[in-house]
Amino acid sequence: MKTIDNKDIIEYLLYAERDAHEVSKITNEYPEITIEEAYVLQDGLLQRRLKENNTKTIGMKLGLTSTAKQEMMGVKQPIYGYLHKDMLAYEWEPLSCSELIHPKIEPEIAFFISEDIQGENITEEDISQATKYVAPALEIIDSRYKDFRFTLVDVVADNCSSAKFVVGSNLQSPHSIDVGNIGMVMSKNGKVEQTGSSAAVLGHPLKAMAWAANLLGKRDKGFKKGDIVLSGAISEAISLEAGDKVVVDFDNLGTVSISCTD
Ligand code: OOG
Ligand code: MG
Repeated sequence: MKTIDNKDIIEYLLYAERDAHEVSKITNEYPEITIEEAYVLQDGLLQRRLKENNTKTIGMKLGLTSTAKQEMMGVKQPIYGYLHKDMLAYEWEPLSCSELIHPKIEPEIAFFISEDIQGENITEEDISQATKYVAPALEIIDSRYKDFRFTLVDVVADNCSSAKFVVGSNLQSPHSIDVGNIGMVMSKNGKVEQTGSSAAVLGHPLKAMAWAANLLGKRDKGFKKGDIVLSGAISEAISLEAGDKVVVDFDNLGTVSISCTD
């Protein structure tokens, strides 16, 4: 059995992202890594990435919170990772696809957290009370692994495939709309690619948020005031290539879009 070298794995994943090149999944070499160890690797990678990119943490993302995504990726468990400031992309500024490996895009709901949330008995109501706004969002994921294929351990260590995210400008109070059933239509280059409802996210995005808060609580972590949290893709992700424009239209939340150049 090969001794697990965290530093080596962290550098391996960090440079795969920086140089936009895909790598073999880490469980090929280290099949015995546990899920807890994968979160330790994720932490180490994030600390290293903050320094390397001179950036800061601005929120979190939940992943694999819908059956569509779990089935698509063959991983049947939700996960969480972190969002850094340099991952924020803007609707008005086309993304450079050549800086990414094999990007895919997914429709998300963003939560703007207005109070620290930490504990082990966090309810959906607690999350709702601590959310100032919800907003339409897109996440551009870009697994560093070859062919976008991985196990639960691999994807957690790779900060859950995080690459970029976009938040639309139509902010709504979670008390003014039914967050549990927001319809959405995702189109690419004018053609409808995916449709769905926020109910696909563990039945209700607030349920996914409470699940993550309670898991974070067990690890003495939580959501922080000012965080932006993505609650997980509502539908399958679709590929994103140079020249593409993707628009997601949400009921009561308006649209969010991104274009991709070379
Ligand atoms: C893992 C990340 C999944 C989501 O919203 O479900 C994710 C992946 O599919 O690469 O971000
Ligand atoms: Mg996502």
